[in-house]
Amino acid sequence: MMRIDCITLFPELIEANISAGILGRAVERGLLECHTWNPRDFASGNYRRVDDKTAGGGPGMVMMIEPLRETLKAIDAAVPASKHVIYFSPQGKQLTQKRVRELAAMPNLVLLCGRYEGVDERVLHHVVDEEISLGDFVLSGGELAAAVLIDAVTRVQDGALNDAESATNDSFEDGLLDHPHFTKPNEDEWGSIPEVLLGGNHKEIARWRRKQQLGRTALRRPDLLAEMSLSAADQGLLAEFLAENTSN
Ligand code: 9WO
Repeated sequence: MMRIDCITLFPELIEANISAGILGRAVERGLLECHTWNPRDFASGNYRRVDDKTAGGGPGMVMMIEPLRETLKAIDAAVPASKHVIYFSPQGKQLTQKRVRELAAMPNLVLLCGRYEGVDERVLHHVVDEEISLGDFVLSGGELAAAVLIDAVTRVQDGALNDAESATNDSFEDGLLDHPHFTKPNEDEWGSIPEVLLGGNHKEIARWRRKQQLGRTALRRPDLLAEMSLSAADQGLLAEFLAENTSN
């Protein structure tokens, strides 16, 4: 059982995500408990301001310390256990499936979603344990990144996936990209299904899929392959793939 507390000015973005599909089912199964906290509810004054002008001038607003501190106090009161606090921004370290597994083993995560130009830097220094990026691009806020993390850590929880779903999840776990997938019709104006997949020889099918995984990883993500040490059998499959699929 994993508990996630998400600090966000747009709770509906997080809540919509956890109510459907595999995540919704994980909540029903008691594998995931997710709560949202809106700093607006902890802001003071008639206007309940959560942002202010960036110090030093220039365009854009920054999320203020005080409402975030009050929100964190409320979370501390609700969750006395120790919590790993994550902030999402392009300045963070890029997320990997390995890190997803490590985070998924933590019982209590707090996800801080920035808006505007982000949060006051002192919040990052005093409460944030880890800054995570999904890649080199900019969003309008941290919520969609948080939703991605919630999805990734939930689907690796024991019991989150049914048997049929688990098999497809295995591909990235061994460091390789997925192989191609097909479904009927066998013949279509856009092409036909590779014959080996229709023959019913499960050993041959597994061999073909492994070969595709190795070959696609070599062609599309050579950086991933460079980090691995391939068995002699895999090296043979890859050589076969490259001989069949490269023109020189
Ligand atoms: C907003 C802005 C407005 C005026 C001038 C400069 C500005 N920079 C930003 C900005 O980068 N805002 C970020 C929005 C602050 C942190 C939360 N936001 C965010 C997270 N955008 N993109 C991400 C993100 C998170 C994880 N992986 C990729 C992107």
